Amino acid sequence: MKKTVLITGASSGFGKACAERFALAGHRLILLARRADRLHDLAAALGAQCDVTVIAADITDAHAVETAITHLRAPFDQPDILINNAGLALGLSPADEADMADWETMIATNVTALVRMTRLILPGMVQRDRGHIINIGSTAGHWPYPGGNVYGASKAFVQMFSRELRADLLGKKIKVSNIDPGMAETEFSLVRFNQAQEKADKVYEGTKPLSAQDIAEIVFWVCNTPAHVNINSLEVMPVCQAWGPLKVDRSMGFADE
Ligand code: NDP
Ligand code: 8X3
Repeated sequence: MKKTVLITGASSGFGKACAERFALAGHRLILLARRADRLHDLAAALGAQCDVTVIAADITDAHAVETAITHLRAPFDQPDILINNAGLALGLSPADEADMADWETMIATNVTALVRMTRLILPGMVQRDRGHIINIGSTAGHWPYPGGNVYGASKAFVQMFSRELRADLLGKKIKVSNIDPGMAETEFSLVRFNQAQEKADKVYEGTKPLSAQDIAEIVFWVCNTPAHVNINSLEVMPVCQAWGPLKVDRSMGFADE
């Protein structure tokens, strides 16, 4: 059955790859991001495979997003799948040095905008008694690392919000899934390091990271499990990534006290 899939952050990385994957199966797409040129190019490229409409908006702009969503016209006005993917990390500074504006942008995008989009789409899903919300979290929401501070915390929020939604939606035929990728090569690091290409490249040097297509395949599979099956959460890393031991600082002088 053809479904309507609303993908936030569709101009790049996971969102774009999800658009391509769902287009391949002939689903109807609503693509949201700020970079209108990218969205229109993608819509033109996918137009032969499926119906596509574009919302060029900053997802943190509550008024713009609400206006765009409430003005969606048939056949785009009843999203079956919402992929809450738009998000970003900004900087890698320790908490006492981090830029407050970066923190606020991450919270506004990764948390507030995701919650707001969910609140806009969910009543229609409840009314129709069908739907699936996919929230893109991160391994950073489980496993802290130096400089992850607000980014990791924002993704921990996404995990718990996903579970809270499931609790509220029990009895409705609406699925909620949280997907937590580890290191994946997209524009993520370029954004984190303020377009410093060399610094971004270093993150992936000598590794085989996840690709955007790997994540899109997983999202597509999660959306195609039998009607009675809900994937609550799914964590995925490249084989070349795993946990290190907890760090111990032996130079703090406690031994001399
Ligand atoms: P990209 O930077 O490649 O893509 C991010 C997308 O989010 C872009 O389409 C961007 O569009 C959109 N976006 C960001 N801010 C806004 C905004 N204010 N309004 C609308 N759209 C916005 O990164 P990824 O594909 O890697 O990231 C997608 C998600 O996956 C994010 O939530 C990220 O935190 C998460 N993630 C990424 C991992 C990785 O290693 N790559 C691992 C785990 C999770 P535009 O700039 O055009 O607005
Ligand atoms: C992206 C993965 O480890 O760079 O969410 O934070 S990580």
